[in-house]
Amino acid sequence: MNESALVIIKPDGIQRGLIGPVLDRYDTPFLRLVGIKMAKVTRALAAAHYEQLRNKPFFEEIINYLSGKLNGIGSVLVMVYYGDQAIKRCRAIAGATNPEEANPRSIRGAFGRITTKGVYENVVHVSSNAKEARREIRLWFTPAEVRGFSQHIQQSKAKGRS
Ligand code: IDP
Ligand code: MG
Repeated sequence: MNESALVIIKPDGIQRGLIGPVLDRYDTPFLRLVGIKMAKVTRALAAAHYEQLRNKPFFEEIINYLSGKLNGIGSVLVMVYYGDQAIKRCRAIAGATNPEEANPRSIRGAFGRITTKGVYENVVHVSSNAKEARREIRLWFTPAEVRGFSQHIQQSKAKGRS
């Protein structure tokens, strides 16, 4: 099933010069890049992005991380990829959440680290399911910024799938 996935190169990825390597890994025949932009990340945007995790003990740390406080970087690179099983594919390319457990050949396994404060600095965000992807794409992009926006957003909804 065709679907869209939001991928973010987080501040550690920008700081370490990983834009090229990350984009290269997502440049596969199975994924079409339909949106891309630099975005300034306010605390409010980071909190909205991670609203599902607001009760986690590491919530404050990941807000600081995504909004660039940990790395001194205020912007991230945000992409939308579209294709068959785009979320599963994008997550596989990223690797497991914990960089120490991630496949060493994945982005997180190759480039991620755990900070001394225990934050998983894992270079990229990838949507976890189709419903989250739709919410995140609306949060980060205006419809005009994503090619075929309404089609991607409504497609799986119309079929009653999330
Ligand atoms: P995901 O990014 O693989 O979907 P989530 O559970 O959505 O993982 O967590 C969001 C982000 O919060 C992770 O990418 C990582 O940066 C951080 N994080 C998740 N779990 C932990 C943890 O147990 N300790 C520290 N940081 C974590
Ligand atoms: Mg997640």
